[in-house]
Amino acid sequence: MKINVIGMPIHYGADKEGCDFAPNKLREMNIQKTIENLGYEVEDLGDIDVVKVSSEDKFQDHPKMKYLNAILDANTKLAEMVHQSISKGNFPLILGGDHCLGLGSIAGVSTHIEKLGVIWIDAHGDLNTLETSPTGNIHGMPLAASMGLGHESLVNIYKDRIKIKEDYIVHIAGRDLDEGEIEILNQSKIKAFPMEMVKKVGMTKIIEETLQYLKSRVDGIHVSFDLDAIDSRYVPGTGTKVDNGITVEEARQLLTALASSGMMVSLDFVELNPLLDVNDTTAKISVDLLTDIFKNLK
Ligand code: 6HN
Ligand code: MN
Ligand code: MN
Ligand code: MN
Repeated sequence: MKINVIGMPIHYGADKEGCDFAPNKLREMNIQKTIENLGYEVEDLGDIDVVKVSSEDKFQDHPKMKYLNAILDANTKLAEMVHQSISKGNFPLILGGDHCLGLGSIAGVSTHIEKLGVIWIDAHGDLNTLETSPTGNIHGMPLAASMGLGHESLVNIYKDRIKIKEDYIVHIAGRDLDEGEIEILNQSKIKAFPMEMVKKVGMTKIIEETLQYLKSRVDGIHVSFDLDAIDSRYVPGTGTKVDNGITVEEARQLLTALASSGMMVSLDFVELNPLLDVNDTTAKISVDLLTDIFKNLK
């Protein structure tokens, strides 16, 4: 299997500078060589071209959604690149960038795999819509949009259709959801394993139930990993830190188990912010987790 690295240097969804530097940070830390040393052929497809918009103009396209057109444009390009990659039988590894990139990656993968499962690993729901969002930051909206909720420009990005079925979605490590997101989640068919449940039953059980649940339903799984799923004390280099999260070891256990399931077809690795990082702690954790994922990928 060939791995395609795709950089998405975008921070507009977070409205906070820094995660746009993450793809190159990971390249500087030799992510390609490291994966090649595991025996893979790796082709770096480079970065998606993200148009420049000054921060005074963030509301120029929409009064409540920041940087809307730039986000739509970048994610449409990402979707096309991801679709091409997966259509060739390759494994797209999308390096963020903020989590708005889930719009494009899921649009791309779901165009090729109709019954696509999505595992969203995140402290946040990313289930906001235009109406529920307290911030107008689009990185809080991609999961809702992918299942058909929210502004039609987000829902219909790349292909004019809903990208994933609610009951093909598993959400893990949630602990900081906005009021409107809780309502959306409760009314949805998403299978959620919030942080309190992870703490109660342990990661081994969560992994088992996740795979058991998706195995009979989907033909492939896209994993969308937000670094803030990990407890704030271990990951200084991410923009919306939340305490009481999973440990680095639990993240490793989860991600390697998903990789070895034989069902994982693509991966987002998002919200690394090198400007907030301390001595590259979070960047090193990122390279380390990615290495272990590809060591186990089947
Ligand atoms: N993320 N729920 C908050 C919002 O602005 O909608 C935070 C979103 C964070 C999104 O971390 O990918
Ligand atoms: Mn997120
Ligand atoms: Mn295709
Ligand atoms: Mn998050």
